[in-house]
Amino acid sequence: MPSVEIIGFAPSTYVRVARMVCEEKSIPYELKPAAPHAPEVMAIHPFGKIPVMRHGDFELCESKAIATYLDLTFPGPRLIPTEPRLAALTEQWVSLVNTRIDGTLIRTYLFAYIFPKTGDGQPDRKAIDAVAPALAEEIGLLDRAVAKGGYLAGDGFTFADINLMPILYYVRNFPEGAAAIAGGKALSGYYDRLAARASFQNTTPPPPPARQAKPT
Ligand SMILES: N[C@@H](CCC(=O)N[C@@H](CS)C(=O)NCC(=O)O)C(=O)O
Repeated sequence: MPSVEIIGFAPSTYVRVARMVCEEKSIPYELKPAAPHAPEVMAIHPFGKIPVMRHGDFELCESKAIATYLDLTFPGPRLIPTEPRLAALTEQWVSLVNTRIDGTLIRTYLFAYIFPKTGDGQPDRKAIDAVAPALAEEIGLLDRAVAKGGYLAGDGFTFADINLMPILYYVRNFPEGAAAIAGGKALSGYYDRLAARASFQNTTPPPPPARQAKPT
């Protein structure tokens, strides 16, 4: 079987999601670094988003579609359950995270720190303060969700958890996000438990720019 190529750069949460699927299922894969809108990305994703995937002559975009393809094509643990309720709950949490929570936690909160529109490169305090209530509310929602069974969908590890963990990884690097996650007992325990998985450890991205700039 030809090897799987995941195309996109390592800091992207969605690229990490696709890589974690490969890791969880022990799928041999190659990470081909590419920025959004690079020609090799545009050739596969109509809007130039990463990740995109190539497997032999099959090309695919969108992280959830890539995960579904890999889960159905390769042996190893099923990450998207087949039992109808668990399958639907997995889909539900992927949708909630991708259509709302990613926007709050990554595109608004994280980006106000690492890609601020302040001109002097300093964190965008106005944007951070404006998004702080939504951040706290959505972290609270996630905390209540994982308090039930220890995972987002039912009481076992699924693709819904893979889809969330790369987001939490970044959020906890900044003060308001770290405080919100630490304040949610269930969510902080969940993070620590899942962060120990090899799939997470093996896909750790380089530090975000704001931290690279700080002397350590
Ligand atoms: N719905 C897409 C979202 C992917 C996405 O937004 N990727 C970001 C990087 S984390 C990106 O390519 N951003 C560039 C852009 O939106 O133009 C998926 O699930 O794959």
